[in-house]
Amino acid sequence: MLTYETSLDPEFKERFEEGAKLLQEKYTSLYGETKENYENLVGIIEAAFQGRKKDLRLQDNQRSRQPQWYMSEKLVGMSIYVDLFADNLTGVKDKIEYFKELGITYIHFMPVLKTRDGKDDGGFAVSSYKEINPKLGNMSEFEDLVDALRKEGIVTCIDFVLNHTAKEHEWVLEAMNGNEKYQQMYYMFDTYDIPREFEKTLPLIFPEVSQQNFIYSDELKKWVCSIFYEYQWDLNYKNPVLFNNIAESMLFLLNQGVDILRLDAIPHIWKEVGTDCFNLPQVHEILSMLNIIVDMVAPGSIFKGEAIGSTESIMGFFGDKYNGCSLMYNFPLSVSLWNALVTEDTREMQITLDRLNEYEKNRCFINYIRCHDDIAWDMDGETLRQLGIDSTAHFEYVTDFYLGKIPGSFSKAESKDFDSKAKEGRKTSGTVASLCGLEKAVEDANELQTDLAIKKILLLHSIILSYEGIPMLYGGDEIGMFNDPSYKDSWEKADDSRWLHRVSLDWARAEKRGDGETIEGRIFQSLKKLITARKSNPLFNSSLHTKFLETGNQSVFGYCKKNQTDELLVLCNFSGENQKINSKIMNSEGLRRELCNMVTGEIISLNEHSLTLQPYEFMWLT
Ligand code: OTU
Repeated sequence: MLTYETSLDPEFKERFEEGAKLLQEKYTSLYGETKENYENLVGIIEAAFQGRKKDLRLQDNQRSRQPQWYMSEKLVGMSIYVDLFADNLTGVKDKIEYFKELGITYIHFMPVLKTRDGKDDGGFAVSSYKEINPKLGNMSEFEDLVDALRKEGIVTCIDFVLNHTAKEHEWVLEAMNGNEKYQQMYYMFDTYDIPREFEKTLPLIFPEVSQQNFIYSDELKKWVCSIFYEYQWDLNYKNPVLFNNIAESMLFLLNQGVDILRLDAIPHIWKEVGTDCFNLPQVHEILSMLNIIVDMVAPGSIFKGEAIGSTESIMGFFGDKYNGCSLMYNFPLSVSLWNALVTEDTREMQITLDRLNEYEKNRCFINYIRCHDDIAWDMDGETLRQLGIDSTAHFEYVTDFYLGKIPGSFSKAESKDFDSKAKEGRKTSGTVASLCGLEKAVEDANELQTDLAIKKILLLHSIILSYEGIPMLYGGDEIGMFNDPSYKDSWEKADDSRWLHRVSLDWARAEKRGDGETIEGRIFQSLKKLITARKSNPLFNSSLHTKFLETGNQSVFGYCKKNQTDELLVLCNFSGENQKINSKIMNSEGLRRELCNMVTGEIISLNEHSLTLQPYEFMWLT
């Protein structure tokens, strides 16, 4: 029973009791009557509840009164790898001013927990949920950093890799010692019979390195499920003991002060023979229980889900109080942006995004241009088919374009191997600057191309900074960092081209960010201006939905947002030529006749017959 001094805080008591009731129902319906396990779980929750720090509880209470705190226009994110950004956690603490200078208020630290030695999938092969990777520091330094960021108004997100652990995790080690209780926390089989059935319908995720989803462990003399790399072993959520352990790990991390947990590979956590083991209904049951538990202990914290799949699967993850994720990666936007940049045609983007709009849900996207992963192309051929385009040929062209194989291509990139049995098809790796042509232009000392590349970089950022949701920059892109092929010299990384764009921040280049004459300064200062504009105008609040505008010009992407007092019209020219749009089109949207370009301060009159946008120009009109 509850022992927390509820007299101090009746709100907590109420929330706790409501949650506990619901949790028990769900737990029993998934796991059956299993009193001992349920009581253990309650014990875990109570202990975490007692252990939550006072300042975090205070914040929990504030946020409970304002549950959509994360929709604020003031939230602007950046993802970084701690070591690549500033060597270690204390290094990052010394760089807080850098985030503040740009206006970043949300930091997603790529995996910070302890991982296996050697290959660790960029930190996604976790060997302990309770220890920080010793190369980065320790838990008290992490807590200290999170506190310091909170004091500066910056929220923290970390990865919670809950589909699998490294095969060096202590749970596996126990399993290796013959402890059946631990063996049941993974998918382990004595014979190949069940794995064979699974393999019939389970797609491959990394076909270039692994052609199977089950591997044979000589130590265990068992077949083990491992859908990502062979050293990442899938956790078995059919076992309530595993669920309890995961809940405990989650609460431990939240009690370090983390605001947002990124649920890595969430659609994959439940497996059933005869299915593709992707986004099964039980995934949502597990997620719902995790939500309830968070609401009981740390109601100021939220989940960010990562589902690289169909529109339907992504949107299905948004939920209400006790369900789903508050934030979801807007993976279709990222792919469409890169597609539009090559084709100079924004129709695919509009149709794809419009499909997201059809879901009348409480939604908040994480909008990004690129992330630490590759750009995975042909996930949604549906829109292309609608446009009468053959998606296979199309993505072949687009990937070749980014590889620099097509005459006139501006980009430098690498691809990942392609396998037709794979769930994800063609993939492209590269930084924003290199994909946009800056690397090539600088190499060629071509000033005109340099200018155009910078414009492209800003154009893409202008969209993630104004489209509905939270923008997420990738650390280093704000100064135009180039691809770094040196990963090929490291045996741990050489077989994974994603390292091409997970680059070390070059602080010598960052030093130039204040000088508007330099490339770094041009990008950084322009982004800073856009971020400032976003944060000072409630039209950018994530609760306002985006409405698309038929601009009558394929190359010009347009959308607007309105609140009671004001309106925002965004126009983006994806072509390398001047583009005109007819003002009448905008008049038909009932927009004001005179609008101000927030970026340049210029007044734009819609009374003129047409409006011209320069190559890759964008306008934020209010
Ligand atoms: C995630 O990505 C991470 O973002 C990757 O960096 C990891 O390698 C991986 O999980 C394993 O931890 O396959 O190409 O539907 O497809 O979670 C990206 C979601 C991935 C998965 C996605 C996965």
